[in-house]
Amino acid sequence: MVIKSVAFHRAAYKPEDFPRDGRPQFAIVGRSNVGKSSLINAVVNRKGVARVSQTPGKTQAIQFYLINEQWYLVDLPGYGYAKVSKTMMKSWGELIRGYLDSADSLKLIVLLLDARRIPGEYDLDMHEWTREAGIDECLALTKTDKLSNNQLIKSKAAIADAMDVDPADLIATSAVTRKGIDQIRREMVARL
Ligand SMILES: Nc1nc2c(ncn2[C@@H]2O[C@H](COP(=O)(O)OP(=O)(O)OP(=O)(O)O)[C@@H](O)[C@H]2O)c(=O)[nH]1
Ligand SMILES: [Mg+2]
Repeated sequence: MVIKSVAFHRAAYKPEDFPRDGRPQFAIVGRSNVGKSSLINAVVNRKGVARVSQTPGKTQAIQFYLINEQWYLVDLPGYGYAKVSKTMMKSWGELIRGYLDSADSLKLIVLLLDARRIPGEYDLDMHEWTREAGIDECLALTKTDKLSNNQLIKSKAAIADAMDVDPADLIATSAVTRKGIDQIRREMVARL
């Protein structure tokens, strides 16, 4: 896939803001700081398209990026940041579920999981909501450059167990070494 253009389209705070032009959408989701924005930048091969490491927990908006004027990459707000209030988590849940239920051309959710940690409650919720909404999902481990091969094998087994999937279904990625980025792109292109 050649990335010819990348344009920030809009931030959405409510379902009326979601694009409904029929272009395919691919969403990236995961806990706060897991590496969503970094992965988006790696996938589109641009630095600084999606803002990396803004104050965690601050953005409660869904960010839409239009790629090649043809499809959207969607940066969903992160979850699980300790300082976020119950009220904010509730509005986060409503926004995400509103998106899952009403996005007309959502082709794939890429759920990011930190390769170094056991998935938490919200990761499991997200996985469950995606399944309930009948949307294709792929699970990607982030920051694998921080692990040795041996550690990666172990953490794949533990994470797969927690998510109740096969370890072979986990795509090991790194925004630093670009490992796994082509595979994520292929998952998207296959659904265009
Ligand atoms: N070593 C390493 N660091 C990474 C990788 N991906 C992201 N990071 C770092 O992790 C931190 C968070 O990355 P972001 O891409 O901003 O994460 P995010 O999920 O978008 O965070 P929020 O938008 O706050 O939820 C930054 O300091 C990144 O540089 C990776 O593959 N390897
Ligand atoms: Mg981000």
